[in-house]
Amino acid sequence: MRTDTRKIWNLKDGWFFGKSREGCGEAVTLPHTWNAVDGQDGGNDYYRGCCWYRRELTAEETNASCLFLEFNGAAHICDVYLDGEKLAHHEGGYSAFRVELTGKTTDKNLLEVSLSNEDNDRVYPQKADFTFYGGLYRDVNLICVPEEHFELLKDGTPGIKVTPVVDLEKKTAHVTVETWHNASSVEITVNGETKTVESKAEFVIENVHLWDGVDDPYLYTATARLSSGDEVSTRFGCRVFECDPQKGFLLNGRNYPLRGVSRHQDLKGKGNALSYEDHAADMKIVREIGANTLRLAHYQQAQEFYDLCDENGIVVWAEIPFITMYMKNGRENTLSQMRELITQCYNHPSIAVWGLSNEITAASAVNEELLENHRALQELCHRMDPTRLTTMANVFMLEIDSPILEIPDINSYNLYFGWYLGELEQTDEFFDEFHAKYPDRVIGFSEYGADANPAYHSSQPEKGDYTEEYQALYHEHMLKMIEERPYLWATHVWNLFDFAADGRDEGGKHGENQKGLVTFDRSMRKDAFYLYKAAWNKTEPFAHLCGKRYVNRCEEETEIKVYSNQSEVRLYVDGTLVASESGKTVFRFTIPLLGEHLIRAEADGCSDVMCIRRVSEPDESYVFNKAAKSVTNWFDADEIDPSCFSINDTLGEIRQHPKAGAIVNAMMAKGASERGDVADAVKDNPALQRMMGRMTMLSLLKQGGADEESIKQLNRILQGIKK
Ligand code: ADA
Repeated sequence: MRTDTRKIWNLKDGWFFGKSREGCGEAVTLPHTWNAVDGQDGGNDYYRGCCWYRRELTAEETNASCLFLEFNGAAHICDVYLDGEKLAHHEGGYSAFRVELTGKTTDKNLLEVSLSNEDNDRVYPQKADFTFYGGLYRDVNLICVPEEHFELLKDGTPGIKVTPVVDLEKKTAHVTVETWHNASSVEITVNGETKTVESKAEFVIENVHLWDGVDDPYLYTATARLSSGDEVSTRFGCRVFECDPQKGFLLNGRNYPLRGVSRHQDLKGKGNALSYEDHAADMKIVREIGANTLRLAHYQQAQEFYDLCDENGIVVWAEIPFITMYMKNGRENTLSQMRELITQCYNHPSIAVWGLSNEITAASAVNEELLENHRALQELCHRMDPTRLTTMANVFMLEIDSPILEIPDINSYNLYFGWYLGELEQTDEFFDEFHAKYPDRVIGFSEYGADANPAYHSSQPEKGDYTEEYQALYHEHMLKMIEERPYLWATHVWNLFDFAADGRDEGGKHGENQKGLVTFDRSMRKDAFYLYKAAWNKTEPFAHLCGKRYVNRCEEETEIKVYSNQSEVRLYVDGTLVASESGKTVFRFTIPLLGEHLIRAEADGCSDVMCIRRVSEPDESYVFNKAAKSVTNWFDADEIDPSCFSINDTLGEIRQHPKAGAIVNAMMAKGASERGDVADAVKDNPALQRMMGRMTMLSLLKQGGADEESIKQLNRILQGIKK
């Protein structure tokens, strides 16, 4: 028997790329995506088709007993050919897979890989608010192993599976290590103890050092060795995750509210082809904001990133891209992506829950097929991993009595009240109602956010204006709402970073979702970033002056807002102490604005400065949609007779009056017939109808894009009707 050990070659260089097999002539290095530019510039016109990668394999690389090719991410449908012979087909752009080359190589071989991100009706995702980059965007490795080796093929398995079960009272962990290989025995080592077994060994760790979240994410290592020399090892962590409908999330028996952010795996200019340094830089920002959890949306992310979560004590929600729209032919793909996710990520101590789907009822009815697909996923998760819970991220318009909510172990909703639709307070009402109606169900807040372009500013920020100030106000409300509801098992801001959604064109940018607390290129932290940092980061004392980019202000008095994790903030204007305030997280001051001022905020051991100035005319460059903005000035409050109806009344109030109600109903029916199917979804959705009933006519009209004249006309008609 040969006793050479495992060799891994990272196939970074030597590749050629093209949009056809014959035209594969552009030299590229991995990781690579063909959508780094066109997937981020708007227009929803990025190249979605089939591309090819080609590379020669040399004898030096292939000279081994057994040889496997490893693709850590090949987006999205992949075929692998060696010297023209098709060796593998894989569907799913975010999971790893391997292909055996043993016995197929000679001195020189031609490796060809075709990849497609073309739309189809079976491989998720197909409809979602992010760019489906195509490419070999993670490492491709050649793995050489001796004849007796650990399993490499099945669902991209690491060949070793570790299940630690902790007894908090006894301070012990019972650790089961399972391995898959073609040898007769295996030597397994955990915590200095080695056992020789057929495939599975049990260990007890006394006085166990827990994996204890951000404070102490201690990791153990399990190693398995075959007599051939082949070896695999994995880190694992000993911890207890629990969810309680009243207490929320518990880590190792103590309350540990999960408060954090979501992350997409992409970056301006690079697409999804990230380096380890990019991942590590993202994790640094996660630590800086002080989050203790990440929702890694909406697909399996790079192993390096789950590793970083393990090392940094970040509790993770991991999910598959079963998103937006149910596809009849996609059932198998949801199951295979989930099987691969769990197989490949099982050992990461950071992962607490498996996410079955995201907003799947947004464009699909809750019917038996959809329910069955979720039941199949639920059953799969529990069969493969009885140690973790499952969840789903539901869209706001899903009724809270929907049967689909009974399938996962714990629930969660994405709510955008105060951004797309409705008012901020409706979030509070939503959770209060859910919690009162279902006191025995665990509920969380899986997405919330508001877009902001840091170029836009306002002293009267409002929904839809894309200002940095509205985003900050939005999150101030949400932070308070969350702090008042400790039963929320997890909350995740959507999103930590702006990300590519090539179909978007709004808020002064093309192809970006700007709900990030940090810009797409990571160069700028928006004010709202510091709100959460003030609330969550306990270790780095800081004070942040909001509105640094809002220099030109045309008001007599202006608000100066400071976010700080200290309990007292002092404000200096042009070197003079003008005020001092005690409090928590948000500190507000009002100062007269005379000319140009140097503002300085000081707290214990930290400070921040900025310059602002008084101008006579509003700075137009701070306004996104100048036409819509002027709507607030169309009506002076004293022009409206409050004893009659007006566009300032809610749709619900107006509808209660026979005449006024008939008018707005007729108007909305006309609008609905013009808008077609979207309007039908609204009409047939009681949750949406209820929510719209609480909105003012003005805000509904503005949201629907009504023009100035029709808004004024409706107001004139309503003003003619006594309440
Ligand atoms: C949805 C979806 C996200 C995100 C968000 C938004 O809730 O789950 O992918 O893009 O919408 O910003 O609108």
